[in-house]
Amino acid sequence: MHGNYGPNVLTNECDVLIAIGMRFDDRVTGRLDKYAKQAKVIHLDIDPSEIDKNVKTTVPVWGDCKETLPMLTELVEQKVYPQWLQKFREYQKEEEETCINPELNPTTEQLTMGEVIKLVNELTKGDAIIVTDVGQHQMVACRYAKFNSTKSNVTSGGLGTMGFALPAAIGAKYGAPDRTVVAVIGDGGFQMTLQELGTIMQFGAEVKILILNNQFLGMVRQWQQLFNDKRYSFVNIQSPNYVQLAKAYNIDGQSISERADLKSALKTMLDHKGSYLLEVMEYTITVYTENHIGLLNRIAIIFSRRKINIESLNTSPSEVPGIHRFNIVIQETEEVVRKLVRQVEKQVEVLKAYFNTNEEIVWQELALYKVPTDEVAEKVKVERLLREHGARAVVIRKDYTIFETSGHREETDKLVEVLEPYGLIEFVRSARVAIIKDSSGFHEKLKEFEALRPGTEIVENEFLNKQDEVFTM
Ligand SMILES: Cc1ncc(C[n+]2csc(CCOP(=O)(O)OP(=O)(O)O)c2C)c(N)n1
Ligand SMILES: [Mg+2]
Repeated sequence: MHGNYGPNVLTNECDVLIAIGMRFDDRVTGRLDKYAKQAKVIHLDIDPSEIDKNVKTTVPVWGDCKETLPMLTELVEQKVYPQWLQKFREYQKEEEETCINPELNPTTEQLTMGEVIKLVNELTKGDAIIVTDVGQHQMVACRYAKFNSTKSNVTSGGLGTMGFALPAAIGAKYGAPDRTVVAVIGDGGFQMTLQELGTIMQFGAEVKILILNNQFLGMVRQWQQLFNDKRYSFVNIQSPNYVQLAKAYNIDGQSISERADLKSALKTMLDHKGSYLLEVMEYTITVYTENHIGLLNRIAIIFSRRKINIESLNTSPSEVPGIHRFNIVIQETEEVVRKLVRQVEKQVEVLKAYFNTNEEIVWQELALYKVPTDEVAEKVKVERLLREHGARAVVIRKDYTIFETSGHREETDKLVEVLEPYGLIEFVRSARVAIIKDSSGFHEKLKEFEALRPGTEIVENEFLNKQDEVFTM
């Protein structure tokens, strides 16, 4: 969970462990009774209470390591252990394949914290001061943030106090006024000291606030997942509308959740004169109805009255004959979405409305691409292109060919990029369709509703054959 794979494993195989200015806390040791039992421990620390506190030391060295470390290195002979170092490399490779690469370069999953940090690195060229709060985002930021100089990574590593990042970022900006300061904060920690937005407003401190909103006390949830058989307790959290909150303090901001928007949103944040708040997230609403004529308007008006922009809307039949389903994507806070869904259930004749984050659903969008047949046939290795993008040709005519693929926005966007040089004539993408991951299927729910309130025979509707005219968006 913490640190790197190789050092974690090989700590339990080394002969000698040299610890400099560290306190052997639980994040480092895991289970103390199994930690480095085979090793002789040389512990250098300026604080005598740390020595022998958690791990029994073979050679304690009390003092400032600026002085004590050279004394130690003088006694050490240089030796070479290629096989031992090779072990680290092998573990490193394994860690890169199974963990680091999927986190930094995800393909189909939703936005990861790792890729956000990687982009911050690229855009700031490693020159920014990264201040982190406490939680999963902290681990990710400290793991992947790249720094060109010292005094660039400010984090609460000792006491691990949530709420640290926002005030600490203000302090960092005053300490280094010429440097860009990015505060990376979880949705939990931000709510602990958000009153410091007032300090930012009052003194005009230029702090870039990046909220990685996973809607959880993520790190506590991870412990419950790994060590308590997924018995989750009090780790789901609600958030206020952070962007509006920042606006109340005269701080600009935006909320995003799509990979396609990430780069430009980070750029906007970093180029912005003054403080800026960027939140990363999104919701999909699923509505089940019995009869869709006129319903769409009634649902849509609930959103438009609140000036809420619908990112995408799809209507389709469901697995139950006669039951229709809508998938609606919006970017809002949980509080607003919860109210909206309640309103939809109350004001419109629907059977049930659900709202889910991207983590709780599997979603896809369908895309069609029309390209000149000559161009693609001559210049593109069509088969490879189709394989790489999971696409297929649905129409091949003399003048044009139409390809089809489905996936997340960034996947379908990628194929646009690839086909553009070959004279992409037309591109169209459908609204999102989504399936809730842990749902047993709506028909199960329906049986419950039926048992409570047996339905009447469906009466044919006079508008049914005029569906196209009546059912408009
Ligand atoms: C003041 C305080 N309270 C509680 C904790 C225990 N704790 C450590 S991480 C964490 C969850 C952090 O959640 P969030 O800020 O959303 O970050 P995430 O892990 O989701 O990235 C909690 C409750 C703490 N470190 N500090
Ligand atoms: Mg969180």
